[in-house]
Order: sequence, then structure tokens, then C-alpha cells
Amino acid sequence: MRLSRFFLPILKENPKEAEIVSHRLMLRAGMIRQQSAGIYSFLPLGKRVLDKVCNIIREEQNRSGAIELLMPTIQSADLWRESGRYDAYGKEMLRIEDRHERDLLYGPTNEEMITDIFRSYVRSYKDLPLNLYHIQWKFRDEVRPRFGVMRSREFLMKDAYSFDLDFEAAQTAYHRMFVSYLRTFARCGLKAIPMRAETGPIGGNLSHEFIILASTGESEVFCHRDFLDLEVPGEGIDFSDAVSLAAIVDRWTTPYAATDEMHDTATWDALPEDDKVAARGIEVGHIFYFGTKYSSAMNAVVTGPDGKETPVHMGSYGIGPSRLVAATIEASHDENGIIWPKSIAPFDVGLINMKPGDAECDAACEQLYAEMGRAGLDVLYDDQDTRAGAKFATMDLIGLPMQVIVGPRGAKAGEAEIKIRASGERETIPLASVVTRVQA
Ligand code: P5A
Repeated sequence: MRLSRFFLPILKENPKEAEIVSHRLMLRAGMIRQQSAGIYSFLPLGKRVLDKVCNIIREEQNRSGAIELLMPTIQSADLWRESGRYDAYGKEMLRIEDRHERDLLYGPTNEEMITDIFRSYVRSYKDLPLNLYHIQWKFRDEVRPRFGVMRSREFLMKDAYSFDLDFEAAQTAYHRMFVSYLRTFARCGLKAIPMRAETGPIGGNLSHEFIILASTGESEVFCHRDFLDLEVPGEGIDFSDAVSLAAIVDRWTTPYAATDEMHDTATWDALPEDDKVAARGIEVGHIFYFGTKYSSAMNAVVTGPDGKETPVHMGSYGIGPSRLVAATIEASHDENGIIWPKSIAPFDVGLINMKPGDAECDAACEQLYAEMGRAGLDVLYDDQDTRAGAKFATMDLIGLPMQVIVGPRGAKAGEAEIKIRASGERETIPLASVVTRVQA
């Protein structure tokens, strides 16, 4: 992508409304624009990151055996009356009336709708286990939306819903999602720590939040140092092996970890000082087992092997991709801007032409741009006629993992400078080695 043809509305000034660094950097880097309180457009740079996050989530959901569908954002109030949550959800739910005076709502979550889909088609235990997910916008009318897309009113959610015959099978479904989440966050370049959590309006009594540590996090969290070195399961993990899944979950839930809501000071105080990590954290995922709460209320039953009908056991599993984009920036930035982990960077590399109009410089850049493209790299080519200082500042701000800088002198000598965004390390190398160096 040539910067001259891209849409990257960089802000020079620090936006006053932004209280936290991710909000500030997302506005400045032209990733998002606020349309009304807590409602944002994702501009092209932001959309690229969001798509990358969603693709990682999708791959890991699919790997674990979950199946993607797509439910609408607008739901009928009648479904929610069946579960009793239409009134219980309160003011966070955006209620809408259509021209026929029918009550609708903009979905804050989809337990009712998925239960309705399930009960319409599934009758037998032989069709279980089943896990259906989608990635869809949600709306929650938060009293005080703030921090940009970190806590917005309209936000993207991946929500998965599992259906099983009994508690034991449902627990394995929970473990599958738990392990899938460990892999998902690790692939996004994040260390997420599972912590026991309150279940709030979703319900049930088994729940974990996945928290990443960041000094600006909303919750206070407490965990054992061991978490920092725990190994995340590899991609060969067998999601049909209930015993191995349980062993992984056991390993990841044994050391102490709790948010302030669930904090047990007695257990905490008993830990050796050196093992304690007290920090702030951001919830990027939340999983629930709530048994037959919705299936009983909504008559979602299956016939078991004994021929008897029983309400199906369910769980739901959420990740906020739009929040995850902001949370990554909270966890990975410096005074010059964002530092994207490779896996979710909007482009793999930024190519800077220091002197557009200089024949040798242009030729060297055009050649590198074409070669990197052929090698499958996603390149943002700054071909604009702007000051060197502004070019560097923009590249650092938008945080691509690597920069390739070509000036007239380098072009003449057949050389380019490589800069690693995270470390600031620079190196001059022959033009001919740039592609292999960037790929490595
Ligand atoms: C689980 C999936 C649920 O709604 N029902 C379906 C369950 N869980 S949750 O914890 O309430 O939300 C899941 C994830 O969505 C993100 N999230 C948000 N992101 C941005 N702005 C918000 N206001 C917001 N609220 C929730 C979080 O990542 C959360 O873990």
C-alpha cells in the first residue's frame, strides 16, 4: 500500500478527551474516530488490526471444534422475556420499538438467541457436543463509556456457546475454550492470565476472566509469579482429549490468581513475598458455565441415551476483539507510539523513501516495494513528499514492527537502513538483502 493512496488521518495534537494511552494513540494514529459517546468508526489502519485479531480468534475457535455462524445485532424482546432477562438486564440494554410497535433490542449478548436456534433443530444427545460462535457487534449502554474502544457502548465480541448432555461433558467444553483462549491471546502477542470471576448478568457459578497485565488496567489483580513462565499449549493440542485438556486447565488454575472482586487476602498473605505479583489488569476475555439456566427457561431439551428428555447444559465464552486492540497498545507502546506484535500489526513493514523525486531513491524504493510484495510481505510504502522528521514520527507512531529506510546516499551506495521498532536497533544492509532480512 502506498501511503499517498492510503487513508491515514494522523493527528498532530494530543486529543484532550483521551485519558489513557491506547485511546490517545489510536486517535493520533488514525485508527478510530468517535461518532458519538462510546461509538466508534474503525478507520483503515484500525480495521486492519481488528481483522487480524478476528482471524486469529477464528482460527483458534475453529481449531478447538467450534463452528462459526452469524446472528443479527437486533433481537426480539420476546426471546428475552422467555429467559426473564428482558427486565433483569436494566438500563444497559438498548430497547427499540419498530413501526408495528414491536419491542426489539440491540443485542448486548446472545444466550437467548442461540438457545432458540438450538431448540429449533437439535433433539438428540447424538448431535452433541456442539459449540457455535459468531463475531458480531454488541451494544451496552454503559453509564460512562470511556477509554475509547476499551470500554465503548458499541463493541465487537466473539461469543461462543456450548451445548452438552451433562455437567461432565460441559466441563470439557469449558476446558476446550479455556485452552483455545490461552492460545488465542498468546498468538496476539499477549500474556493473559485466567482468574476466577463473578458471573454478573450472564449467570452460573463457574467463570474465568482472562486478564492481561497493564499499568492502566481497570481492575486490580493479584497473581503468583509462576504464571509469567507457564507454557502455552502448542498448535498440536488434541481438543478431543478431555484428560489432557483438564490437565492443562489444572496447571493454569493452580497458582493463585484473582481480581480484587474475588481476592482472598488470607491465601495471598501466605505466599512468599517474591512470588507475589500485584498489578493492574485488563479483562480481554470471559468464559462462563451456567448449566441449564437458559435451556430450562426456554425449553431447550435433548433426548439422552436413556430416552429421557433433559435440558441441555450450556456455557458461553466471550472475547472483545475491539477491546483487545486497545489492550495490546496499553501493554506495548513507548513515548513515540505503538509497538505492534508481529501477528496483529496492520502492515509487516514500513518502507520510507527519504527523498521522493530523487531518481535513484525512487528506483531503489520501487524495487524493494515490488520485491517485498512478491515475497508475501504487507508493506506500507511512504512515498510522500514530506519532511524526514514527519516520516519517522508517523512510522514510529503507527508502530509497524520493522522499517526500511532508503535515502539518496544509501540508494547510490546500494544500501538501506533497517530499523526494528521495538528495540530501536538500526542496521545498514545491502539493498539485495533487504527482503530476506525483513522475512527473518
Ligand atoms: C460471554 C459471551 C458475555 O457477554 N456472553 C456471551 C458472555 N461476557 S462479557 O464478559 O460480558 O463480555 C465478553 C467480553 O466482551 C468484551 N467487552 C467489551 N469490550 C469493549 N467495550 C465494552 N463495553 C465491553 N464489554 C465487554 C470484553 O473483552 C469481555 O471479556
